[in-house]
Amino acid sequence: MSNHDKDARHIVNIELYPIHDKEDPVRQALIAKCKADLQENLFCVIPDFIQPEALQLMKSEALMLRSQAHDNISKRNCYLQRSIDPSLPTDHARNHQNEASTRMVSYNLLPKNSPLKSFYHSPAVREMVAEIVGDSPLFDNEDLYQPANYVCYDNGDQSSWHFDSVNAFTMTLMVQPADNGGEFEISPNTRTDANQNYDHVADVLKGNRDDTIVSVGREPGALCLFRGCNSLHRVSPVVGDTMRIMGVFVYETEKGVIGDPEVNETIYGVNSAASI
Ligand SMILES: O=C(O)CCC(=O)C(=O)O
Ligand SMILES: [Fe+2]
Repeated sequence: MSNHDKDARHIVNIELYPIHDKEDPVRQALIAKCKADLQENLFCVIPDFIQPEALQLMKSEALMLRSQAHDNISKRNCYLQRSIDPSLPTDHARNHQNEASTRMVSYNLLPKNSPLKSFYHSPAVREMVAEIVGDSPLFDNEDLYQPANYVCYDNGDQSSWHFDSVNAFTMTLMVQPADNGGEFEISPNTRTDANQNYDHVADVLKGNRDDTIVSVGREPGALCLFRGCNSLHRVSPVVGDTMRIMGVFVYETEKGVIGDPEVNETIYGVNSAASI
């Protein structure tokens, strides 16, 4: 057993979710349920995945590191681009610019014994996620900044409607919800790889398709997996002084993947090309 797995036994709620034991029928049932949810709704949530003490440690860690976070503030369209395309009509989906502001605590800021790191590097967690999202093994991302982050939202912060950039799935862990606002909303299955569905996307952006939107409730300690590449989603503005704290993780389908330096510069304000 690796050290990270030993650590993960103090982090994951293994009484409810015995993820370290592949023969356990409770683990098998959990994976089957998550797979089915992900297929049908493009997201799944595992409530109470983290032990309360570990969650408390994560919260303290995020609060301690908050002052070193990079303020990632921009106007962008839902394809995460900051410029408009004058050749397209002003109400085209590509020309809707919306505010996004989040505070990014990057992986390099996490101490060696970070509970967020132990969770992310645990083979039991990674193997469970691999079984839920597909049939191939997953690997840790090897970027300096990207593998596991805290994303913090202060009063007024939000992440406007967007698709995640090319990835098979996104994984988040609710460390601390906001008192008000900070809702995670999805319009599932907004586009496919073959069809951008621009009119429908523009309708969601204009607030004309609220009937398609689901609000995904997440209590502290809930793990969420979603297909953010094909489903428009947003975090509504946080209201109040309780910081919304989210753990966000990146796994890869190949070994040795690092991030794009330009993306790192935008998200973390670092020039990672210079530090290689
Ligand atoms: O904070 C969340 O709930 C989701 C954030 C998000 O959009 C993402 O991580 O891609
Ligand atoms: Fe996203």
